[in-house]
Amino acid sequence: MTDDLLALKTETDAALAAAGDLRAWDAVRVAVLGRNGSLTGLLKELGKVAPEERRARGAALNDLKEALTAAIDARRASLEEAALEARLAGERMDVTLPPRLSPAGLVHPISRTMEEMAALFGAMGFAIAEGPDIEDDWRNFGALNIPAHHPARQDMDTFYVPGLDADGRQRVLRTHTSPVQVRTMLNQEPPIRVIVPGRTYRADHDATHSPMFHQVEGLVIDRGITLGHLKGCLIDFLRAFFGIDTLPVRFRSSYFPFTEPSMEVDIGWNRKTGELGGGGDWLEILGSGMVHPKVLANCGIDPREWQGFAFGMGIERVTMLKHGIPDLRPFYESDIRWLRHYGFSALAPAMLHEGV
Ligand code: 2U9
Repeated sequence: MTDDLLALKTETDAALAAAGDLRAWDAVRVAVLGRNGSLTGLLKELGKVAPEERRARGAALNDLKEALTAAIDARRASLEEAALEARLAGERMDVTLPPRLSPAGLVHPISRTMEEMAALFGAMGFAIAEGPDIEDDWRNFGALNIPAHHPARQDMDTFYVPGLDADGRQRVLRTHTSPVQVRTMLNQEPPIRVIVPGRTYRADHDATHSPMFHQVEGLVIDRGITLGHLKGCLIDFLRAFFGIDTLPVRFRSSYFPFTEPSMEVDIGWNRKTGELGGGGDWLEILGSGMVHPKVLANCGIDPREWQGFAFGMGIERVTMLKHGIPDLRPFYESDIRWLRHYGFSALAPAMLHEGV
């Protein structure tokens, strides 16, 4: 190789070594191999070389071009690898570090109970259904066989929302989650198995009642559903939810406009100590019944072909009982001391295999 070609090789190697990133590398590549590059210039001048020297010069230029191209490609590969290494080093995380518990929030007891209900009823094949908080009086009352003169419809019990909806029906804040079951029956064919957790509203405010509270209701519609299915389902649920295999459960006949027959459900406890299980006293915990044939018909389901059961309970109430929370009011006060005391870790979700 002649001196000028050797010099170009040395110069290019130095420039490549000095190129610290892909931008600088590309500038070197263009300066050597580009349209006006140094090597390109030498190749163009080959025609001017004396014929007897042209062959040797051409071979030398070709060798140089191969060597420079290889050096340029190699530098690109090493720069790309270095860039990848730097990115990986920046993104490195230590998966062996323990979780940071202190700044994490806690799950509110109401949310926790809802999660537990979803896990328990989910294992029994129930889906979760949801609906709007602002309903109309037909879905909230009429479809459920609650007549116009019923006390639940009075202003003192129900929040009426000014104005009518698109169908000309009076708007209300739902007083129970039952209108969601009405929607479910109108929208889907039986068999149906849903639980409906959610906010409900009643014009009621004292030490044991809040104008906004939470319910979970359930609905099962299928062929040949009997009171036996209702009892088995609720006994299993109550024993699992309170974590007492032998929890005594009693069904006591009652009345609701939307179920026939209707039953209140009591669990055994000790009135003096407040302990659940034994003690010989009874505590009312939820309402239930076989869905009234008129309600099925109102919701487009033929009561001669399909039967069902339904139940409902207050979430605050079962949460207070399960965890020994004495007062309803702090549930809604966002007092961080109360939340720290009664909240649940978000890192330990309600899971059936752990007994919720
Ligand atoms: C449809 C048909 C039947 C839901 C039911 C109860 C019994 C009940 C109360 C418990 C305490 C409300 O929070 S509470 O005050 N609920 O006693 N609820 S059966 O029955 C339905 C619902 C929807 C279509």
